[in-house]
Amino acid sequence: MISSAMMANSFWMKTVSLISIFVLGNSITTGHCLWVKFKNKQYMLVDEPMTWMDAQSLCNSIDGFLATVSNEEEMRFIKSMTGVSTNIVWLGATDMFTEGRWVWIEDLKPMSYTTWYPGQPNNGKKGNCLIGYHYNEFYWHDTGCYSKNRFICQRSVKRRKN
Ligand SMILES: [Ca+2]
Repeated sequence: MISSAMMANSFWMKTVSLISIFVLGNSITTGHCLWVKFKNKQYMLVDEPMTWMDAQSLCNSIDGFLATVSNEEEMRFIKSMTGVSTNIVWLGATDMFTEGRWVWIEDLKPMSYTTWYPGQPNNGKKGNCLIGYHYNEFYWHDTGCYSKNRFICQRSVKRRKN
């Protein structure tokens, strides 16, 4: 049974989490140099560990989404944005809708290019969100969506002037 104190606690946790997303989203939106252009896309490393869902909400609030990796070139570029303190980053793929069917959150299409570490994904229903490891050739692993990691947002350049 869930007590009212627990419900209130969860309500405040959620509220605080949404406020921090809003504040961080605002400070990111006002920073002009944070988006890095590559081809016809822009990427941003957010140096603030969050759950996968909160990370996706934040990317969404600034007109983007957690990054899609469509080919080796994009993988190498995103890897180059990461490093010592950002060894592990969330990427925008999940199999939370259908176990074992990994899709990019950008368009819910299945992955064509993949760079899974040998034996990955291996966490079944406990691992529904995608991480890349800088110090491991940016190989991919599945992990629990509620762990907190830094992440890469992506947005399209096409309709932007800045
Ligand atoms: Ca899974």
